[in-house]
Amino acid sequence: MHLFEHWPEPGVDDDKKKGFFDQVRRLNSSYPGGLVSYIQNAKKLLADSKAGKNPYDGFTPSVPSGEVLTFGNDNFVSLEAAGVKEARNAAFVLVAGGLGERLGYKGIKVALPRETTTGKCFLQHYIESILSLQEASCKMVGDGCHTKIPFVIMTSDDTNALTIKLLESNSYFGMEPSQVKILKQEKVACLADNDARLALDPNDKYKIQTKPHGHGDVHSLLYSSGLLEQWKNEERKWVLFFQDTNGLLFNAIPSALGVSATKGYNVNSLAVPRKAKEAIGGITKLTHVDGRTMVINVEYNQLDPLLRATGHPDGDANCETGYSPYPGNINQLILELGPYIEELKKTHGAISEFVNPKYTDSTKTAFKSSTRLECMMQDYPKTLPPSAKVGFTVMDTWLAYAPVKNNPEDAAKVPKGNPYHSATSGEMAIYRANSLILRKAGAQISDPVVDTFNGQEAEVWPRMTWSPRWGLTFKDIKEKVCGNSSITQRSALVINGRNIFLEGLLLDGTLIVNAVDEAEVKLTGPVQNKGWTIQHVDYKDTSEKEEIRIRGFKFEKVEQLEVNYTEPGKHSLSA
Ligand code: UGB
Repeated sequence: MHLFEHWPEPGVDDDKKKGFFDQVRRLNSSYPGGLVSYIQNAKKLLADSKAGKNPYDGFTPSVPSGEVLTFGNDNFVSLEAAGVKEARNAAFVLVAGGLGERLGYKGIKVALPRETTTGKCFLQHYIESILSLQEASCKMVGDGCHTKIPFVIMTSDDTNALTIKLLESNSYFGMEPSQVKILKQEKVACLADNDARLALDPNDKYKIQTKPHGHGDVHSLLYSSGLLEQWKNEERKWVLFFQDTNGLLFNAIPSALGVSATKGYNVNSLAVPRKAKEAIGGITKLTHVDGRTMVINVEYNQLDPLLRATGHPDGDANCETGYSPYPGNINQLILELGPYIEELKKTHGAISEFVNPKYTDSTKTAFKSSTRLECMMQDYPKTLPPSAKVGFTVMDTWLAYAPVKNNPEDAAKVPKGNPYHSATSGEMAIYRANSLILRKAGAQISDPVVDTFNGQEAEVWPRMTWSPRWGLTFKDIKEKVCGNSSITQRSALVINGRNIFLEGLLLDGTLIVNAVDEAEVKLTGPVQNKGWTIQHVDYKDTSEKEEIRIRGFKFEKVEQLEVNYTEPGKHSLSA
């Protein structure tokens, strides 16, 4: 009744009234069980919230055990090989429907440069990485393998048009358009009060107000799209989920997929050591008083109260290692397709939900503003039977995790020692990881210098980047770094090609190497020039582009050597 009480008599605003029912129809069809289920679920969750019921009532947390990988050792290298082999049986799913409110960037996050040495955006890097995996995986199993790894992007009304535009205006970054599927998530209805009455849009009385439902929507969308059955018919085995702005992620994918394949995990979550209070969930073993156990992400805002309520008076605190004992969830999930489909047949992809109303006062009778139900993709294992094989894989943060989530002002306020998760740290982490990887491969890389950008202290390593087809796995990289190459801290190196070898390169400046696949290029001898210097940029300086301002620096390209090998055959830089 409350939705219609302001409606004028028939004949007035009829188009708008029809629009209202179109929206109701959409809201009804995009939620498993329709609006009736939504309202029933909301009533229950709102009642629990009002009663102050803890969703973890009856559960005791403990530290779970999982796979802990060490970059570059024999185990890591053999897991990477196993993972690359499996990749041809995988499908990738990127959840990119979030607005990135914490970052405050106006565009879509996947269009942000992953690093500004090449300027390649996150989406380009992800696509190039998937294509490289596809090629390497097919090569491993020999002729006759022409698989195209499917790539799904979940968008929302906030990101859909811009994501499609980015893909189309860049020819899908080299991927066949038919490989890419866009699934748009719908927002859900807002709730005005504890009775779960739907809220009207304050700016349009013929509209129900809506808000995002969270990344958990990806499961029901995949289920209803029919893609899972299609993948099963193509004999695919794995579905890999990942988030919008982690520029290091593909350093971790091959070995993590190798873990899933060798351990036979139905669910494998990627994790990194977590600093207490860091805004990433903690992977936790929960044991219920009735004996049930599950290994699940406990979200960052819930871990502290859960620990305090179960005999840990310090709550979410670091242990003697300087880290939280609970591994940090980076929301990269690898699900085995067969059991995933079986589970979704039961649930239709509905994921356990939560509600987070902001009450006007302690009586909890009214909300400051409307609320809605939310869900998270990592809550998928909550409905699984105890027999499910749920595991996780921990890797070094420097190798696997550097998201871009926080705006400069908030990042600068992050407690000392905790990661900033900003555009500054996201880019610097790439240079650091690449430097450490090349060091491990045998090259001499100078130590970093410490500098401050937008109030955030950062280690500045040489600015080195390479295309995924150059260095997909550590073994690939090691094979291409031979002899005593050295790179000074002020240098920048861009490697763009497959068969480029560092053989006694002495770089002090900027070198950009582009080579066609059929060219075999040896980088030898000294290369010295004035290079690219780093200039500080203040995030408030509106004369700079937003992409630059949020990272707090830009490169002044004073001098560089750029070489292009367009002909097949052997080449040497010193020549
Ligand atoms: N996303 C959607 O696609 N749709 C939505 O409705 C909302 C988001 P945030 P969050 O790795 O650092 C997660 O907002 O949710 C996409 C984990 O829950 O960046 O605060 C969005 O586009 C947490 O456990 O993160 O925290 C983005 O790609 C921890 O792992 C992704 O979902 C944390 O990420 C994540 O959205 C982390």
